[in-house]
Amino acid sequence: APPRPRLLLGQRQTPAVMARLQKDFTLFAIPETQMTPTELVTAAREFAPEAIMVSSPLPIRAADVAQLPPSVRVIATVSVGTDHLDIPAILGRGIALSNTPDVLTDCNADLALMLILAASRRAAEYRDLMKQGWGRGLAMDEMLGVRVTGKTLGIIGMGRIGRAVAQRARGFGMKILYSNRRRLGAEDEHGAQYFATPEEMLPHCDILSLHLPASAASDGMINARMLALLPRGAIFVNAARGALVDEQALIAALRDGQIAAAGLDVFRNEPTPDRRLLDLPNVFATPHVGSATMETRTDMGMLAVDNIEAALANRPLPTPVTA
Ligand code: 8YV
Repeated sequence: APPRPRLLLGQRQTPAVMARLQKDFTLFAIPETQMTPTELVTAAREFAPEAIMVSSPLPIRAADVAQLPPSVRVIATVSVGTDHLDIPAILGRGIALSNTPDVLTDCNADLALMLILAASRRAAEYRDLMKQGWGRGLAMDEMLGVRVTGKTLGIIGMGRIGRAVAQRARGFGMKILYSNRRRLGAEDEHGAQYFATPEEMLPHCDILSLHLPASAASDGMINARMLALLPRGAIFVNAARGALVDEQALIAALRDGQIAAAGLDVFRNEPTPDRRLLDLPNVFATPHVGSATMETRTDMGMLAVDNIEAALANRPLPTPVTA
């Protein structure tokens, strides 16, 4: 039998993915959780793998790429987002690169709806109260949430995930607005109203949800000026990337009631987000788990391995990342 290709794993994967990897590849040490960038580069230099499998947010920057041994032919990220990778540096070294679009769309959209509902209906505060044993009857006007039915949801970034969020939100009776680099065709809009810029859309949004990638252009786009454009008491949801948000401005808006509540799955500083954000009673927070179901994480891992096998066999990649 030909020698099994050497694969360096940055994070442990689901059991089904691990079983496939252990059968078809020679693995370096299997990380308990997630390697640091330094550990990844050190392991790569020691082990000289043909393939590297990572997930966001484990970064591979230009300086890391420069240190990789020449054995590396493919890097597969188990994520749709690629902001943790220096794409020109990787491709510039002739290393093939893939991500995992599509397979996580539904679960990420489900999580966005969970955040919308949890923020609107004060899930964090109710959970805290129940953990304390509840204890006394609530007045009819006490701890009230916001009705989502009939409300207007604004989506920034109407790609695969944004469209899946719109589809679900329509089922909850919400009206959909969106801003995107380009307008969708009528068959994909399903009646959603297009705005050429977020600035024009924000004054009309009861709920705002972000579904665009992090990039130099989108960094901090949700700042004090943008939050002030929302109607007072709006709900804000982010299951995309923390870097899209100026968190100081968001904290201020949540404190003074400009934003009534936020549902946040992503943060600037993961895995140690700004405590002032987490401590706010009107923040419902989750630890970057948009794709975190057994089914989806297995689909993502399998797609990453499909890409690695294709690259090592000199076949076209199923889901390549290109420049
Ligand atoms: C993470 C994600 O990769 O796909 C993405 O871009 O952010 C997620 O799916 C996953 O949660 C591992 O951190």
